Amino acid sequence: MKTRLQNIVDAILSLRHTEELIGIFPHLGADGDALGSGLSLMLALRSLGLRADLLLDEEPTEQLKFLPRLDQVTVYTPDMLEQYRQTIKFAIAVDCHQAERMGRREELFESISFRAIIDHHVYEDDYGELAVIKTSASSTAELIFDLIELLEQETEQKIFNRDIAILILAGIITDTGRFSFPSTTARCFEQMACLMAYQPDLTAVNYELYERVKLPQILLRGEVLSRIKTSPDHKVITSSISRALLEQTGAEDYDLDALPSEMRTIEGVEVAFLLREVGVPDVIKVNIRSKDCFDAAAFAIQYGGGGHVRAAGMTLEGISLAEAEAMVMREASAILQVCSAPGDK
Ligand SMILES: [Mn+2]
Repeated sequence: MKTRLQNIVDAILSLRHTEELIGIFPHLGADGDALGSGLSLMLALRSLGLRADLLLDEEPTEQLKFLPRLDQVTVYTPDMLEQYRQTIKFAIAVDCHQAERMGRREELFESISFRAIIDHHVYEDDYGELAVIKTSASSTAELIFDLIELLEQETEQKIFNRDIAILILAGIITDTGRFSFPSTTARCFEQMACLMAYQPDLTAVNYELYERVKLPQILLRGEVLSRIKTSPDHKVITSSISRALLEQTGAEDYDLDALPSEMRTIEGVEVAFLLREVGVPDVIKVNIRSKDCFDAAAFAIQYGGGGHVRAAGMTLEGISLAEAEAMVMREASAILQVCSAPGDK
């Protein structure tokens, strides 16, 4: 019996020697895997003489600007709907299996009847014989590697090259967290070994994906980390940043976003709070990150906020930065006292 990947290969090759267009649709807000997968697939198809376009909802993020051949992507706008509806013969969803994840391109994708899916996210429905959804795969890029390998076998043409190698390994590195997440598979290491033959600059890829930082971000981080306060048992940790200080560093509000998670990584810390002035007097935004013992969402809900058990947020009004910081320290410490009382674990 044919594999589903083989079905997709057959569908692709049925369009060879025609002028039909293949549309490639990664999910909204394409990350390293979605973009790396989509773009490597597009380059592979074009190298076989097929017509293929990669359609995105938005420009690639700053972090991904280093990827090769980004000038080849199409940022979709609704005025392209009619033109693409008429020209795309075959649509392939990559790193997603639902049209709702495609933003403005949803209508276009749904309007094309000949469709395939290549994805690794958890799914519920059966999407048919042209859907390869492998939840055990490290990344969609891992599946695109297998697809390209199969295309090479079928056509007896060389497809892999340095650009494709960089795009695929960027996808694998992103979705395995540099080979540290449980999603890391033996297969992706085998693929990495093959891709290294094209001499990708791994140091540069890692720098771009994980290390590149701007001076204001480092200055801001220094300010936040140097202002850390802890409860006597070190389980609650807080820091705060005034508007004036934020502006002094030259950083932007969103540069604070990763810092509460970093504060939480400290050994022994159960919950981390980062408080900031939003620029309106006595309005304080609070980000909460917690470990096993502390329900961040339940805490935030008490103050009109919300979120997830381990990551939540809230906005306090009519309170100064210092007062708010003292308040969350006091209240969270009280909750953890109860949580870790004798008799509990
Ligand atoms: Mn992915």
